[in-house]
Amino acid sequence: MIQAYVGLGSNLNDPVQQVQVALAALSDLPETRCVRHSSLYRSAPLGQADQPDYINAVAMLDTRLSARQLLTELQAMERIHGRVRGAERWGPRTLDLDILLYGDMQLESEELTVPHPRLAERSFVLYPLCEIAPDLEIPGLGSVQQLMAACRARDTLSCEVLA
Ligand code: A4P
Ligand code: MG
Repeated sequence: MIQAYVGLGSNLNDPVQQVQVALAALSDLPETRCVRHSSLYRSAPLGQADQPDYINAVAMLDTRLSARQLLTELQAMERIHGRVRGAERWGPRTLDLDILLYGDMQLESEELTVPHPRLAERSFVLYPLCEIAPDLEIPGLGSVQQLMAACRARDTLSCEVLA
């Protein structure tokens, strides 16, 4: 059994509901249990500025799936849950599911990189991750507390927890 962390993000088509539905669906993945998940966080978009704010959350999973199997399952979930009726066929994705960590695995390939390569720079990942796993060590990067302090010191993006 491996402990894996998944980051969820949405900024289209009722993002709060997108994230809530996806959090519930994580427990339905084969050989996987959602142990706990964070609150929902709202943040300004990183990157392209002319898009709506994002809703993000992080889930802690116990899974017997391999990292690649988990990625395949998450991509299938993105396709199912990330599209609502009436959405453009090739329109923007409404749900992004990233594997943040897979046990203490360190892997860099085109298909899958863990820990997630941009994890350490993103308050919208570190805040919810720290909420559910404050003592977590990120392989090759240090403690989640240290990463969060460094991120907070330089971050200009606001990231607030939803009530
Ligand atoms: N891939 C490699 N490693 C991983 C991993 N650890 N987890 C590959 C998931 N996928 C991984 O992903 C592209 C490819 O990455 C996949 O085929 C997979 O094999 P994608 O989700 O299809 O493409 P993407 O969304 O364009 O890339 P990515 O990296 O998920 O986007 P980002 O960097 O997450 O950017 N601002 C706020 N405030 N909050 C957000 O959540 N998100 C983005 C999306 C931009 N700005 C944001 C947020
Ligand atoms: Mg992604």
